[in-house]
Amino acid sequence: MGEYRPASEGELDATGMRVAIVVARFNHDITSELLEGAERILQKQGAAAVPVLWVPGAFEAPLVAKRLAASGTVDAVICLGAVIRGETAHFEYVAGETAAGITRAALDTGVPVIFGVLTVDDRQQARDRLGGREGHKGEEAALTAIEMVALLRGLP
Ligand code: INI
Repeated sequence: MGEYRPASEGELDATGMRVAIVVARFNHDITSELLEGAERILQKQGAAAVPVLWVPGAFEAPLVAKRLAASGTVDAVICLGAVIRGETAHFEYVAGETAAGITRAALDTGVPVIFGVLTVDDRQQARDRLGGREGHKGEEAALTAIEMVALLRGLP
């Protein structure tokens, strides 16, 4: 499996950064742990208070993310969700459209919108990504948000 490699600590100063989180209630047991990980990192790195917006499922995340990103009130938006192949016949639609919508929200607004949505075959694979052998995808989403805000600030 791929390995996430964070930027160096000096590049991850989030002091004053305004990062919002959009999180799906679907598979709440999993998404609440993604949220805890993301909030833990943002707080540790010094981000401003983090607004958390709950949506019914991952599919609804892009619309809310885009509205936030376009509002001028946030530096980045993190989308968190869990789409599990074994539990739905329309996995491809939900996962694919969620990813496409998140990409579009970022490209349309110029604000980083981070894909912290697990797309996995089963619950065990999700658990492996919540601090198990595949790292913690909520924490990684927060680190990615911080890195992207800093990176974009340095670009013309
Ligand atoms: N939403 C998820 O976040 N994860 C899932 O695994 C999932 N499944 O299995 O279907 C899911 N479906 C709901 C979807 O996100 C929308 O809320 C729904 O289709 C209404 O638009």
